[in-house]
Amino acid sequence: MKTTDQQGVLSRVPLSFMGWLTAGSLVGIGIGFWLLMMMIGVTVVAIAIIAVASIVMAGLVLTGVRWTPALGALFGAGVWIGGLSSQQYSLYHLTHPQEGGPFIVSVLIYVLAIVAIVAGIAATMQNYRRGARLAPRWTSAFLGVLAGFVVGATVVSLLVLPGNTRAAQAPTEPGTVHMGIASFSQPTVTIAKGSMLKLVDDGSFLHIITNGAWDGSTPKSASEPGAPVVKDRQVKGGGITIGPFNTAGTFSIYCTVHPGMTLKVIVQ
Ligand SMILES: [Cu+2]
Repeated sequence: MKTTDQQGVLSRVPLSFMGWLTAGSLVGIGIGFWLLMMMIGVTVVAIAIIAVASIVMAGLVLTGVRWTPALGALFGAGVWIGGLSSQQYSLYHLTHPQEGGPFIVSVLIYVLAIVAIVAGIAATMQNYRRGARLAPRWTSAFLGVLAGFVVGATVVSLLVLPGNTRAAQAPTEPGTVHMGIASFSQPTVTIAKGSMLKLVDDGSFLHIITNGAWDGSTPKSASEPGAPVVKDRQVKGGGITIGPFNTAGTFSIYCTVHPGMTLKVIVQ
């Protein structure tokens, strides 16, 4: 690549450290969103688009065109604004460290977005100035603080992961099952004959509950003999009550929106 002295719109410069940092954080954001989608197990078109756009942005920065790191900074700002203002999902992940993977990846995405913003602005300014475009003196402190934050968040998450003794001892009300973004918090629940089942939406995510079960990625509506009728019961925040379950046995209910979101209700 040739260094040009002209300040033309497409004039290019070799990548500075801050340029590499911008591109790297954008690639990280793209991979992060992709991982998040895989962990949730649902293809979300919006997330896929953001993931691809992030990689494309990184590619633009890598061209060395002087103003492209500014795009990276804008993209990073967009991740924050879009994520926290319009998407309750990020908020849910960020406030549920017990989720493990999705929580850690979400933290990483937002931290990388900060890196993209700061490095993108610094790289763009350096690209239009004369003189050496070295990493600013505060770079290592800046990255150190962010890395410390990610490590801290990861430790917190591992401490509260389900299966961890402390989390396992957390009391759960009988007859109540919680729902996260795309799953029940437990695969089975046991309730007493004649009682109701309460489903609580931990965020405000739309779930549509019906008799039946997911068979792999195929929804199968079916109602066992003696099952209470559960037909397209929508929940979005708050909770619903299902039942009463007046017959002993095992009954399946599932969420038609989220593949694999099935709950077995054992009535004794
Ligand atoms: Cu659901």
